[in-house]
Amino acid sequence: MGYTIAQKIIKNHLISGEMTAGSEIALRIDQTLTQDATGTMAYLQFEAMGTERVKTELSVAYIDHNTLQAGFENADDHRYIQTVTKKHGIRFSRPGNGICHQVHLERFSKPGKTLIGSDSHTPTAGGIGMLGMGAGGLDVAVAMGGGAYYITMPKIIKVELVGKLNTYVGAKDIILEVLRMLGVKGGVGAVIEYSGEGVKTLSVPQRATITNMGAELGATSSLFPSDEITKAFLAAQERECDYIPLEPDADAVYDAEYKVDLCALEPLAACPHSPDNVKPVSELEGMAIDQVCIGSCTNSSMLDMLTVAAMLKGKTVHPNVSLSISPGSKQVYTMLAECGALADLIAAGARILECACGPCIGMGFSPKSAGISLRTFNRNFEARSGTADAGVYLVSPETAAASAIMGKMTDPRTMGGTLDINVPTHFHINDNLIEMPASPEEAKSITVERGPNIKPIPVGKAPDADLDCSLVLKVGDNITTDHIMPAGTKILPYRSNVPKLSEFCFTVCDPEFPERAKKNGGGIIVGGSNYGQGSSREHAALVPLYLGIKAVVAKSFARIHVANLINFGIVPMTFENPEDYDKLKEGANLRITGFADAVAGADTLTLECACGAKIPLRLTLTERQRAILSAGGMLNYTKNNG
Ligand code: MIC
Ligand code: SF4
Repeated sequence: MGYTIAQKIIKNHLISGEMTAGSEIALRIDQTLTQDATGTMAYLQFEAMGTERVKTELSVAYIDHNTLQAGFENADDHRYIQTVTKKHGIRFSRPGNGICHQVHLERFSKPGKTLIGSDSHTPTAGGIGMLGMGAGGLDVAVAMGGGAYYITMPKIIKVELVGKLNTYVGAKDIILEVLRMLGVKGGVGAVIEYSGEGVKTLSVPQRATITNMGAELGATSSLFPSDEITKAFLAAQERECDYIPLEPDADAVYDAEYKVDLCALEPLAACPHSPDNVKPVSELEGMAIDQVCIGSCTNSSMLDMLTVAAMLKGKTVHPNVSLSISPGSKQVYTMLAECGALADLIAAGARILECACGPCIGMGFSPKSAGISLRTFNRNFEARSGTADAGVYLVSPETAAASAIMGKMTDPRTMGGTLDINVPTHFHINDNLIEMPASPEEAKSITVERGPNIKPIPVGKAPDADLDCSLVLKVGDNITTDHIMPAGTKILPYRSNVPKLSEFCFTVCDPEFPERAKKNGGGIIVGGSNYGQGSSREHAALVPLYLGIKAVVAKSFARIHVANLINFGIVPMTFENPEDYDKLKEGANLRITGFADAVAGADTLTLECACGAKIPLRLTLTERQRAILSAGGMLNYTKNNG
């Protein structure tokens, strides 16, 4: 039996475990990346492990998220990351150099290699045939120290692309169609592999738009083959030497297969508040809009920007619309300036932002009250834009530009004409904003600078022998890490200050939660299915830990979040019978007799509720995960195991 692309890369990086879907495997990691909103924690944890120099082939730290500096906090974190990376052998991408995934794709990603990043959109690198996976900062710290990365061996889902996109239909519409078909849980436990004739019609940045939003399917990763198009992209980046061909064997076997006919696709939009709530733009046409934001790691490549510039050239953004544009990288920004397209965008009235995440993470540009915002981004979760009652629609750059001109949701195909975009075959190469680390000798004299906002990381405790606590919060399905630990300009500066951050935990769902949790001395959280989807932010585990949360009971969990819970010693459990979810009421007193023993060795346990209900729960854990939880989290576990 032949191998798929993911299976080939996994086989070449397998340290231990069986390559059968569902079993735990340990992988060797070639490259890591961090960004600043998760990076401070990742490097604090790396320092705590005591490793002098990273052991990966390449590790890069990006500054792209917390770039609005309304106080000293973000700038302090940037300096901390700059000094700690210089000392320990990590490259530092300075603020202004661009969004981690876009820059990594351009300058560092390599087909056939493995990458983990403390950001859920690390699978963007799959556009070039690299196995990129989002992870918690602690897992990235372990990988930087030379440790393995543990995942569940994924199933492989094949998506065959046939035909060719029509004018005004973009790569974003392909992934929105896949989201419509599979839903936000459809990729959990799987790698999505794209194949078929349609693949040959897509450039690497278009492929990367698709693999980027595989995160929204809950997938472990998404992959395209590495072919002549990949080679041309690498040549345009003066990196042809990084090229290797990579394709699935003809007799590779897939767990599921889907087909998307590119010719039949029309412009699509993901409606509030979920990336899988997809409708054709033609059905939403005419809806009044207030804002359009173009950029993010999903759609900020040269192709995206040139498309938008061509559509806006000679036009004026509608008076009811505020249009922001953030190019993905300094490379894109520079080339836009050099070719004059930037002038077309400025002349049309676009508000040009720096090349960073910006509005995508609520770093400015929040819409007006109950505003409608069209964004080329990847997430439209409730309140993520910074305006609680705003409605965010995820669309292609083509739909965004057409709508910005018309002042209403507009199917770009109604704009008429053709789009003739010529992306240069050679990119502007200048890595002057990537700082190289110090040599091991020089590193000895480097002092790591720590601002006053950087507070110690909470450390977990071993589970209680018997657990007595209250059900401190009950939430529904598809709770995102943006619900658990919201972001935005006001909160993000505290990513390295867990006590302060705790004041905002779960406030999107329940403003009283932080106070109640503190008063109760913590407790248990109950959730529905796909609990913890979205971002890789380990703060969504660290902060509940700080508030005394001992366990989360849910119908099912998202991959990265469940790993983060385990890393910080919070026990994830699932309902044996999902309908038991309804029996549990917030505020109930709960008891689990023999909790610690169950965590150490049982597959099931019983949750006793003061109301009399006895609810069977499942512990789906590997031996390694049981040992981590029994130690009270990964930091204790690593210490205990020398
Ligand atoms: C996101 O898109 O939600 C983020 C912000 O990039 C996160 C990381 C974070 O919360 O810092 C992610 O995707 O992992
Ligand atoms: Fe940044 Fe948005 Fe991409 Fe997250 S999804 S890395 S916030 S641009």
